Amino acid sequence: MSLVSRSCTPFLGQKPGTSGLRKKTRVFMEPGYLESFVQSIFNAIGSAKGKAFVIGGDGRYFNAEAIQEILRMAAANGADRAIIGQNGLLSTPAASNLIRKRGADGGFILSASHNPGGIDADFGLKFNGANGGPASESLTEKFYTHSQNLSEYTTLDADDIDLSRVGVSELEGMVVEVVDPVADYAALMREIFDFNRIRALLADGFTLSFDAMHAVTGPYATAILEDELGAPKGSVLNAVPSVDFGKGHPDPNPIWAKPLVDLVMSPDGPDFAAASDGDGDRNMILGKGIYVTPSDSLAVLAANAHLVPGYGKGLAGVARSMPTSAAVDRVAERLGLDCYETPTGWKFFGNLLDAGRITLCGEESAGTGSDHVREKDGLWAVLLWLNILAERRISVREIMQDHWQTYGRNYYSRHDYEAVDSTKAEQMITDLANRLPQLPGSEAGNLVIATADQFFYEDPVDGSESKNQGIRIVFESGSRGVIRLSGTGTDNATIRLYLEQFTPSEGALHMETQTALVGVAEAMSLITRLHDICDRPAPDVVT
Ligand code: VG1
Ligand code: CO
Repeated sequence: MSLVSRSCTPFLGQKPGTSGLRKKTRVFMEPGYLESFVQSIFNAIGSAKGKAFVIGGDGRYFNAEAIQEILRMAAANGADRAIIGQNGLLSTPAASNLIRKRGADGGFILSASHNPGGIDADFGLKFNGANGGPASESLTEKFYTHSQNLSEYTTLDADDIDLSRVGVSELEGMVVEVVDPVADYAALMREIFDFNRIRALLADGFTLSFDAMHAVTGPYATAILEDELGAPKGSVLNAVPSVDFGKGHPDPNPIWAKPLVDLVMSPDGPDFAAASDGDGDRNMILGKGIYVTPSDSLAVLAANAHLVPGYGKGLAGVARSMPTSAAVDRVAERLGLDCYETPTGWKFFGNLLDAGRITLCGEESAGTGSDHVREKDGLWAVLLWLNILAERRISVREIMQDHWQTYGRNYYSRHDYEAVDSTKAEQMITDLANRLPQLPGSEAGNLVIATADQFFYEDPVDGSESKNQGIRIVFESGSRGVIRLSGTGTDNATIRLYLEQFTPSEGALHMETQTALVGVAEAMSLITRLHDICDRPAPDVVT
């Protein structure tokens, strides 16, 4: 076994996006590519010397090989200890928990989240810090700068480590600890929730289906929902992680998880259904005959969290990403809680959680979480819903109706335009940004524009600033349109258009979502000129 330094060329050319670095798998497999990013991370954090890292991923194609290389590099760079999920598996929230619980200096999470996996699909790598959360904007910037000046990386000439067995071994002076990926996470869930109450709910005949989408939550959901809480065998669907996620998109939304939605919409479907994504940090919630939008889910959880032991003392505050609907703001107002609006991406919640300013937070993209870890957490959200249902003993539909009656309803939808020509997409955004000052007061379709700006965020904890985090148009009717370019796509540009319309009126609480949003959709089309500039008549994905 020997230490080797290999030369490499500065490589990234592009900054890591909303959540780590995401590229086509074949790009990550190019000799020196993964290595250069990992070395840049070690250099940016000072060095790996004497440090402990958690390593694991969502099991997608190239997960196992990449982990072996990161292990060799960590050892070669002088790390003290590596803690790895058995077979290289760790969900994102479980990795966050392990980093915190074991006092590690950081972690490498291998995932492209909800993007498909396979040699011709996507791969990703993100680095989380000692608080268990995604690297901050400024640290991400450092990775990039270091990568631009990198000329060599250090690794070992060594055989692969056996990751299939739990236990401790050694690699060139570094302790390699292979751990059960589920055990510590399940223990944390037991601390937060009243498992007996959920067990009683299920014993009384309440039925559920959880779609793991052939991704990492399979083992977690099987252990917790079936083995521990007593949901009948088979309640967890697509429970075995596969390298290409059964050739699907592990994206828990009504499009990619359609079979589950069809099931829960059928008369003999389960009382409750949920799905998670590739790396287990997202959640989709459904009740018999009803889909709960992620923005509404966040609001309902905020309003009911006190019913659950882990949040029995109430919430310190809440936060949502800017494009997420203001449903949670209404709950915060009623409960007298601080409510923060952050840019898209979980890294912006980290400081607020660390400072104890918020307990619960979420994003419209099916991400919900709390201060129990520093990532969004799919299965945790499912357990929170189940614990609330176990306390209230009414259906999901009744919970939603009750919520809208109390707080009013924020109709909400996101329209995605995928694989759009990047030049056209950027031109559309620049052109719109230039016109923003002239927009207030003018009409678009049937609506009058009240304000138009680019979202700017100043972190209330450390004062750091983030500019140009999405364009917001607020109309005099109170409806809102937001448009931004995705930072996680790997195929040209993805445009995200977010539409919202609030109604307090009891008579208008049960409209079809897209119908309720027709006016704001039309206005945004006129204002952005998106369809003309990008040659796209209609969105590819509507959630
Ligand atoms: C998307 C979502 C964002 C989420 C991010 C990572 O980013 O919109 O809310 O935080 O994915 O989610 P973008 O830049 O493509 O809109 V995941 O499940 O990848 O960790
Ligand atoms: Co994810």
